[in-house]
Amino acid sequence: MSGGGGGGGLGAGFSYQKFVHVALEQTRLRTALAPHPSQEKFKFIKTNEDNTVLNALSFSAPKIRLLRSLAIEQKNSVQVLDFAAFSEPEYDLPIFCANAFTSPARSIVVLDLNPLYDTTEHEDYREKYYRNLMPHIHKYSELLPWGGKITGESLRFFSPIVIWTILEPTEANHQVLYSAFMDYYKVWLELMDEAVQEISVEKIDRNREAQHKYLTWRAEKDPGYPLLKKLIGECAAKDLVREFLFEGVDSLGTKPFLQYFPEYAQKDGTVNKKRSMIGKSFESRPWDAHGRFIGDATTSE
Ligand code: BLA
Repeated sequence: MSGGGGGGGLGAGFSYQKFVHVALEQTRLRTALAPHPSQEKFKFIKTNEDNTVLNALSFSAPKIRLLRSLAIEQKNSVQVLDFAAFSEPEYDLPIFCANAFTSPARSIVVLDLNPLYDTTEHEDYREKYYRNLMPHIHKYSELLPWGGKITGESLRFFSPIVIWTILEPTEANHQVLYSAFMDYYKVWLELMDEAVQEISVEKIDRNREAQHKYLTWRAEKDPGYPLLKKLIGECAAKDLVREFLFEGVDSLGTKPFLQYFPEYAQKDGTVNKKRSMIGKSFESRPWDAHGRFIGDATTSE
């Protein structure tokens, strides 16, 4: 656990700021970042607790509708990273998604190029983006192993190369996570560089709606919400979610949550507050080496 020589705990130097800093540096090597309008309102957001600092940054660039990062640092305690990049709807690029919640007990991590289209249903999309990326997941499967059963609904937003893991918060694990983060982010930047603008209006509309569906899901059901509410209060947390983290949820489309996810409808027409209707499943990685979905076939209850 805590180990000697500098300690494995959450002391100084254990921070996600470096991830953000280097990712932005890498981005600037390839494109010109401009501040996103949402930055102004959220850059100096304050918390209710004086040992806690929030750091919110957002940008746009040609091809990139929104690149935003939220880091939360609680002295010697919780460290959070939520870093994401969304392309303009003229591109069908995956959504870069890096989420890490680190407490003194463990780090809960999701790192992925979230598909714009469910890769089980849309084989063409899977072939286009993930076929060549499968080696990336094999590289990390030992050091960042599958984190065990997960909210069933999340799977459709994950790609076959998703890193879903729960780690001890040691310095060594932090380093591995840093490598994986940079690796995945550079892949995303590469895809962004190569992306060719779609000209068909139908396809652009379809991309926009797919991104809106993703934003609608996360704005409603993100597991980070209770902590944000505790840190900045309900009102500010709601604003942060809809106008910063998942900005676009109120402008890229008009469909409400229940139209995309009718299984959450209650008799009185409101959205069921439960995060999951299916519950947790998938004890082990539910994709094969080619990225094909195999579900729970390999596991026994
Ligand atoms: C837990 N966060 C989780 C879990 C997942 C994610 C899969 C495990 C619990 C579960 O199975 O649902 C993350 N889930 C995701 C992501 C997607 C998804 C990224 O569907 C994308 C589609 N986590 C954060 C932030 C905070 C945070 C910003 O990313 C806090 C501000 C906290 N995540 C957090 C906490 C838990 C958690 C506290 C454990 C408690 C819980 O399971 O609710």
